[in-house]
Amino acid sequence: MPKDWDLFLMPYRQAVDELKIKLRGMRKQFQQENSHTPIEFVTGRVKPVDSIIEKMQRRQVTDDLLEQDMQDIAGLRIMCQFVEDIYQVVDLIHQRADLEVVEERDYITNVKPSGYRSYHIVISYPVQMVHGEKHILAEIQIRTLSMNFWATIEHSLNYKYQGAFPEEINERLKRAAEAAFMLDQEMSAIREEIQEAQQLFSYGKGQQTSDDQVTGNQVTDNDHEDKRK
Ligand code: 0O2
Ligand code: 0O2
Repeated sequence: MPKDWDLFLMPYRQAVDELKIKLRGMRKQFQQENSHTPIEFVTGRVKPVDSIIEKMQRRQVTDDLLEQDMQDIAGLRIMCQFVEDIYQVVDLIHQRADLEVVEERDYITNVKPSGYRSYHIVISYPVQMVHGEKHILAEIQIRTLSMNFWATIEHSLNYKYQGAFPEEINERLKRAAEAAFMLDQEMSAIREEIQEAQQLFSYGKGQQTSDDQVTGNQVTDNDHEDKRK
């Protein structure tokens, strides 16, 4: 009998929606406290059915083992400004009572041969369904903006070449990965300076908002609205 994918994916959709709200809530809390937020923005997706089927075939995952063997059907991504923020986010995730960390892969210390860097955490997350609680696995990828830039571009090239990159592109991608990491290291070296400036900037914005509330002016910040909710 063909699988009812809509039904199967329902708890995964709910988990992604809930986790996006919770992780974005962490960012909001830091902002409210006027302290540096280690979370720049959060995205999430449920793996498309054709990608699930393709990965099942490639990994020889059977239907009955799908839930436990495919850890990224529900995927969340947290983007950070600094490498140090990644490890702070990892600690924050460990401290949460509403999820359980079941596996971790530090591809920052252990860079993948492709040049890929990110910190992956696999969690078990309880979803409240009408017929009771269901624990699902979800993968949280934590990376800097610079790592994300590289991974996004490499991912689209991978799609084009199906992983079989021409040698020149392969070399350039590896060099680009190192250049992206060098950018992270340079930014880390002046992190305190940057954070101080950002604090002043957000304090200034706060002042403006309250003044404008008094005068009834509306402050819009559309550029920062979308992914940083
Ligand atoms: P593509 O081509 O697959 O990259 P909203 O909650 O309304 O702000 P929405 O529409 O739910 O936004 O999407 P969100 O949260 O911005 O994130 C969707 C995008 O994030 C997807 O892009 C994914 O690429 C990416 N993404 C987020 N987390 C993961 C993850 O863990 N793994 C992977 N592979 N991708 C992730 P699109 O738009 O589907 O396009
Ligand atoms: P999507 O949704 O297209 O991003 P495997 O999937 O076999 O590579 P595994 O053990 O399932 O590996 O998990 P791993 O390697 O911890 O994480 C897999 C996910 O990490 C991938 O999802 C990518 O999102 C990301 N990733 C890992 N290596 C690379 C890489 O070299 N380049 C880029 N751009 N992303 C990488 P999927 O399965 O590709 O799905």
